[in-house]
Amino acid sequence: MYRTLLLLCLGPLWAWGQSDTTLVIKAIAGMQYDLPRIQVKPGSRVTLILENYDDMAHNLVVTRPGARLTVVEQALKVTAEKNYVPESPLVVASTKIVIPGASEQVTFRVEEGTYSYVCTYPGHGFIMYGPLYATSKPLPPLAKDPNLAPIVKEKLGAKKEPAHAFALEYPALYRTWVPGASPAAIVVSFDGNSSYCWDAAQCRLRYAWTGGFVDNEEQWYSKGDKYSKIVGETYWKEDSLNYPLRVGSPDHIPQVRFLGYKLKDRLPTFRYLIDDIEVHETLTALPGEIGLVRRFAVVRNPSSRKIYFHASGKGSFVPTGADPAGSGLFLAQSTTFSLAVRP
Ligand SMILES: [Cu+2]
Repeated sequence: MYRTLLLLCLGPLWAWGQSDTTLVIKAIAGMQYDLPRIQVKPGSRVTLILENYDDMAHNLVVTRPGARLTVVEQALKVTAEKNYVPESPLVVASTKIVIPGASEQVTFRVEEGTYSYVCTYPGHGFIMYGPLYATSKPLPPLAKDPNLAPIVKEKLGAKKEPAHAFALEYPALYRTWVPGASPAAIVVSFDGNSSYCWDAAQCRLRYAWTGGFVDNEEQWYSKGDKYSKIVGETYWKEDSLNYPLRVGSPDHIPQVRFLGYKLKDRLPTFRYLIDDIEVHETLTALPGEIGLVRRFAVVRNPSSRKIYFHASGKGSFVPTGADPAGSGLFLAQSTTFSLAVRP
């Protein structure tokens, strides 16, 4: 089937006949391309043929040097009809969305520089990418190339493993100092790739990221004045001015008190009070995509007060067990409700 597709694709290519370089790049399982990086001559005309061997749809967008993240962020606002490709001078070339089993090609010209190829399907762009070097100079050894996607670095076994006090088994949890949270931050990684920061002082989720966990090295060797580094890219951040849970009325922000957490299958459930109501919150990874689910269980609500969730902050929410109550608010319909958080 691929052979047929490929021949069909090559038809117009021969007629064109001007590409200096033609490369087949495959989208494969695990949100990745099979080529970790590409090198072409500066000033050359390049044809990339994207073949989708995965069971999800993908595209391939070539971005100007240094522009990958900007394009990925812009793409989050673009519809599927436009193939999740922003109209931007930062985009050099792009395929349509390629469904599983199909292929699509693009031809473009590059000048000297380090471009990127990236899938801008929502959420994929933070991990599914690679550098396209238009240079005649030798490239850094693959194992030391800083521009590779994290997933590729891991696969190569070349990832500079951040120092950990013990061999990490996932899910993993640390209490440490990280940027953008109080000193009572708790960081958790589901799998070493998808991670989040929950702040025990304020009883709230602060942010979530993908592409790694934390690097504690600097923090350990400092005098307590350095943060652990977030490894990867933040895809979701909470609006720090708006505490999300509301009690009794949509704008009553409750007093919070952290009661501790318990681990089940290595994953924490955070227990805390919002006014006099005891809430347990458990976060799990969204399977097969970037994002997480926040599950709330109201275990004690002595005066049976209404509980609202204010879904503010960067990202999108899909609630379960809660009904929209206007301007970003959801009203809990029972003692359990959940919200899926996506980029
Ligand atoms: Cu993709």
